[in-house]
Amino acid sequence: MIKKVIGLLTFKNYINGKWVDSVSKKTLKDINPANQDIVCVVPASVKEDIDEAVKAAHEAFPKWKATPAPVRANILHRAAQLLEEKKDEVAKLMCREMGKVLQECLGDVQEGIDIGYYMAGEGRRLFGHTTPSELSNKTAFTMRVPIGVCALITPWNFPIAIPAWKTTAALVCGNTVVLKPSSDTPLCAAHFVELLHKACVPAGVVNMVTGTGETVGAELVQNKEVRAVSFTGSKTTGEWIAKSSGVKKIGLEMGGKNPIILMDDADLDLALEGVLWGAFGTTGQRCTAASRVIIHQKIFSRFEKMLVLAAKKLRLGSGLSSSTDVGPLINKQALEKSQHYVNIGLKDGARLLCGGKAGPKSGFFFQPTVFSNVSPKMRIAQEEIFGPIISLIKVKNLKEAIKVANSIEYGLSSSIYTNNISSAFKAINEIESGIVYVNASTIGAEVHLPFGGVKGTGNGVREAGIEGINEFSETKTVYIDYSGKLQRAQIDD
Ligand code: UN1
Repeated sequence: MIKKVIGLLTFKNYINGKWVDSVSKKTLKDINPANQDIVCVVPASVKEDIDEAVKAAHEAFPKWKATPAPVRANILHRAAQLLEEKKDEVAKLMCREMGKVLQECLGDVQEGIDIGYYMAGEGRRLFGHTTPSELSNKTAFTMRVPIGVCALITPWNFPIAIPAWKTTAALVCGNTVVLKPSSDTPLCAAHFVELLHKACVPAGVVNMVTGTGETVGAELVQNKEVRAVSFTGSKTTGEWIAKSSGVKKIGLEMGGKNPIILMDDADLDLALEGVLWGAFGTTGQRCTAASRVIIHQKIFSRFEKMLVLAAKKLRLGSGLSSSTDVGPLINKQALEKSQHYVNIGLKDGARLLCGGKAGPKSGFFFQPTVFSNVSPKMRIAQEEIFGPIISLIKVKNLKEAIKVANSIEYGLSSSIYTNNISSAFKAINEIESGIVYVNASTIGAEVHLPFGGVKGTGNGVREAGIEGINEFSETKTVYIDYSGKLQRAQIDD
């Protein structure tokens, strides 16, 4: 339960249906990135807490697995309703906890509500498939079965939506979970878990342990009773999980360097809005953020001017203020990272058109930054910055644009602005990314469609939509032979 103690919000770990102290008795501070106030204090958990949570999840698994999926789904439906009722309250808290502007926080909570209802609907589907057998009087079908205890390790940039994507899909499939939210946004996760508790999720089915990735995350990933790990976060951590998790089913979503291609026949006013939204929405802190604009040479200088003029007008400030366009970065390290990449860009010969500096000192603000004269191999065009920094790259034609778009290690989202149907389809076919937008920005995935990327972005797993079910279930293949005699596949007729 979330409580106020001497003016500070605080809560405990949630294990086996109860809010309990960490064995460590130590705490971590959760800081408001806009003014550096302490938002809440949370347990700095250790191995023993993880062991307890995994044990609870392991023990709750058989009963939850045996609960009919539509009954499991009813609980998710109820939780989504409760989240809907608390939408404003949770969004305001999110705004304090992670800084993005209120409208986006409301969108984040809405995404959590949407996936709750969507996955509740899946409780009445969870489709397998039926297919004829090659033998007479024999039938074959597949069914979805849960995996077991799932570790869900979630980031801070979508503090409700991403825990909700993972939790609802895992639960409807019949798994039990241990959620380890980012240490930057544990309060939103605690709210989400509290709503699941209120929706009567049975004890042990959902557990939440807060703490650092190095201790809590690492313990979870290596725990023998954990059968699946679903992780969204940095490439370094994802690669470590891939190496350290042993034989577990793992889902990794590790970022992007998402391009917007701008063709000479595009509607430039529309594209401008898309670039601003993709690059500076959520202060550039989305895996799907647009960080490269690949522009046809004929419109390059015109668009460059339009973008700089508009970017300079964006107002930095607290996400709670209605006059703010761009909130702060999540923490000091993020601020230093953006500054570091600006220095790298300048050193590598890119031209800084605007921004490039930290904003008001009260919080972790960074000015919306536009670099021009960027060549595709520069580090600012290759590496994920996760800040409000966009690189403009000039190209001669679509072929070169697609080549540049693909010349990175990531492949999450991408976009093309064009009014030429053939250019649009060429881009759809040839861009190496899990998501492609036409005449829309790189951000804004909807919950009933699969989300994920190719190449260095992930390991082929998709979240949300029908494919979110695949991440959290196994396929069981069933043969029923009612011939009453031995029938040998591949041998008998
Ligand atoms: C992320 O940045 O990890 O498509 C998730 C979008 C959001 C989800 C982003 N619906 O930008």
